[in-house]
Amino acid sequence: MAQLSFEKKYRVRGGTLVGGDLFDFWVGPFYVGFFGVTTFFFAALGTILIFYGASLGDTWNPWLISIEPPELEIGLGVAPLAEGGLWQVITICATFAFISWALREVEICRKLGMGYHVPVAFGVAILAYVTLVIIRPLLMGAWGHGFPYGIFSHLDWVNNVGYAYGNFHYNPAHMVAITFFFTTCLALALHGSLVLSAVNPGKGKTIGTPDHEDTYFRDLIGYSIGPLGIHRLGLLLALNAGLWSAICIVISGTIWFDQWSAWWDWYAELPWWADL
Ligand code: UQ2
Repeated sequence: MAQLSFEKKYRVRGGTLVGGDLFDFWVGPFYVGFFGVTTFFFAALGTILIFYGASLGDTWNPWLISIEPPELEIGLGVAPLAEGGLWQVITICATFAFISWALREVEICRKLGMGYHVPVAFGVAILAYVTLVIIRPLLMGAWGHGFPYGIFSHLDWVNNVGYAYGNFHYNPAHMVAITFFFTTCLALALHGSLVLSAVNPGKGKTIGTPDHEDTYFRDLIGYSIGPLGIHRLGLLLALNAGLWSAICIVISGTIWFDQWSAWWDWYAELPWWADL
């Protein structure tokens, strides 16, 4: 169905979680809904506060602007605005904006009678962010463990936290996360190239079908995961990349305090060669 007539047919009232018909309308191509209003509110407020925080700092160099979390001494308390309080309010705004966006996705799913895969997937990305700036700081007892909102400053944070545990690449959950990121790239490269090769056979030739795609991989490696299966695999890989990223940081400083390389001592301590 042509896009414009499809949208006319499906742009009907209903499916909202909150607010009934009150915000059940579109602005141009964008569905609004209650959560469109809250997304806009929190995103706008958070952005204004970032600019306000930048104005209190000593640079407008976009690379160097940074909104710092409170000092560790503040613990889990509320900081003065200029001393980490802005970071706290901006964190609340960001979290509420992301969750509002996910719930607006849910309302669109409900309107169209679709599954909730997109908001669930976005939820994993939200979880990774919330783990960094809320869950881990809570578990460690200070908002100062969150990362600063700045381009170079957050890179420095990653660097410093990484070396606080020796070399973060020895963190086994970090290894798993990286493996999922790489495998996600492999799967998307295979999928993108396979689909494009089937639908772009060259001028004047008829396009290939899913049967062409299946047969290509059966010829190559004796197995095709299938045109639906590749999307299930892709989603599984991508969600695990985010999930293991959250796991690798939340266990650092909460249940593991040592150098990550020392975690591997269990291997040298295996009983069958421990006292060789
Ligand atoms: C496939 C298929 C697709 C694909 C791809 C495959 C027709 C259009 C890429 C091949 C994928 C396989 C064999 C899985 C690879 C495993 C990992 C862990 C990367 O069979 O069906 O649909 O896009």
